[in-house]
Amino acid sequence: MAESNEFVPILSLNSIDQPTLLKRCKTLIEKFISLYNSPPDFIARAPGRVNLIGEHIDYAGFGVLPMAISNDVIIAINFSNKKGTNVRLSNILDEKYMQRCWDFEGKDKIVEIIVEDGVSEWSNYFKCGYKGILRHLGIDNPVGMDCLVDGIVPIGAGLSSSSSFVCCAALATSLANNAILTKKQITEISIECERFAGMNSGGMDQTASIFSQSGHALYVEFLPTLNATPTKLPSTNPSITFVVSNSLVKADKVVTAPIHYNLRVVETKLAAYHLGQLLFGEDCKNLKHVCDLYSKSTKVTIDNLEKLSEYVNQVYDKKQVGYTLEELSNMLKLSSTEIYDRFIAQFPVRAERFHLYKRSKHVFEESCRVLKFYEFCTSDSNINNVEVFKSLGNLMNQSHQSCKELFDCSCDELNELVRICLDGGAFGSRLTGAGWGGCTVSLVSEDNVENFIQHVITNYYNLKFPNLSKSELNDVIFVTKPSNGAMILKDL
Ligand code: NG1
Ligand code: MG
Repeated sequence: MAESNEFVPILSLNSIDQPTLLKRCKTLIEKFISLYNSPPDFIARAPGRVNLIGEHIDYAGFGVLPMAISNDVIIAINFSNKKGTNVRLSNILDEKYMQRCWDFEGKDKIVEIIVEDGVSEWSNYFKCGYKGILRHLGIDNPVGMDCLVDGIVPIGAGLSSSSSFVCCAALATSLANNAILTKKQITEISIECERFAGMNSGGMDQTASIFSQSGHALYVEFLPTLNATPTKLPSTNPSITFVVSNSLVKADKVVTAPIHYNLRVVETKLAAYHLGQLLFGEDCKNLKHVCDLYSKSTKVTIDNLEKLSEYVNQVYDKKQVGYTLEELSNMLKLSSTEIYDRFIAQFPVRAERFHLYKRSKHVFEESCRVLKFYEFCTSDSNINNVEVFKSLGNLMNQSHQSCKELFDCSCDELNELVRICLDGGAFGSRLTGAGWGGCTVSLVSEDNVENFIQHVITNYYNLKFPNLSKSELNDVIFVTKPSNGAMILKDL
């Protein structure tokens, strides 16, 4: 279990033993100096993540199992040479991401939500972290900052490019303003403030970015309070390897949030409220998460989750095509306005019908799979290698199936890629992250990795994207090792 008073490590740049990161930092420093005519004071770094299992259940309050990847966001910052509160934010890809500048506009403006329906602006994620920290610390005279960003987490790929940027900005802003916050504080602030950008997101990505430890997956629980437990994967011979492959369908989740992500959050909350009413009567008014169904009665266990999943079958008609607001109003004994105000109004959402059966079924079954996966990692059962591969692989396959059939968050290309990955010898393969595009993660035996990657290149990339160069292919399909979480680099 992670200590709640742990801090993000502050390391000397030359002490890090990741040659690629070191090289990128040195280039970043050079570019910083030529852009701003003075050296940065420090570099903040936060990685992306791949989620092994537990999709779309973090915002329902259930545990998930991601791990940090080595792709990250690094931001070089200078504040010591600055006068006033002006922020200049540049990106090393300056043609694509143009420089943005702003002045601190006063304390009351900090809470302003950045969300603009249908627009995605690269600096918003930085502003989320920046504003989140200033708001949390009640700062009314922040330091000015010059910032230069280098991000190598693929965008819109389900590898958490957004959260790594938000976490990195939060970390940088807090340090520049002389506030050393714990990992838990930075994480909780980042979770809350990423929502300024328009998605009613859960907390998996930020927790993975801040808390991950090299060589470990991270078991993240949200209730009763945020808790991150570094978790070793079962040791097998040949060892378990995870391969990420990008479908190259880009999902702009902020833009589609009203009909995808935010809608799913609403649907799962509506189902929780409904099931809560049926199980506990009127006193479920304060139920905030699906997971709160448990705090009312019993613990989250595999057994109890299976019972709830059964109960969902009794309550809802499987063929139901979703409920209209009017139908929900009858079911929940709330007026349409009450439903709107309580569940829908907070974030942009557009829907004619709300699916309660499919979403709640997914949430209970997926949560159950996470517990089973975690049990495999933590118990020292003597089952043989092949059994471990098969069991974990099956859970991942079921997870994908459920994302596809019940949660409707897959797409044709992802389904095809998963099929090709399984044909190539993966024991399990599934979409990772929010879905609707982005990456798959596959469980592969180490001795089959090369063949596996070649199989996917031949059957997916060569057919669909024949012009990809060798180095581009290395960026779209790669082995990922559990990497370390966020850090601050000093003594540049
Ligand atoms: P990505 O893949 O980064 O869009 C999103 C949410 C997570 C989680 C997953 C689905 C954000 C910042 N992250 O991840 O909290 O709900 O989807 O499991 O929105
Ligand atoms: Mg994201």
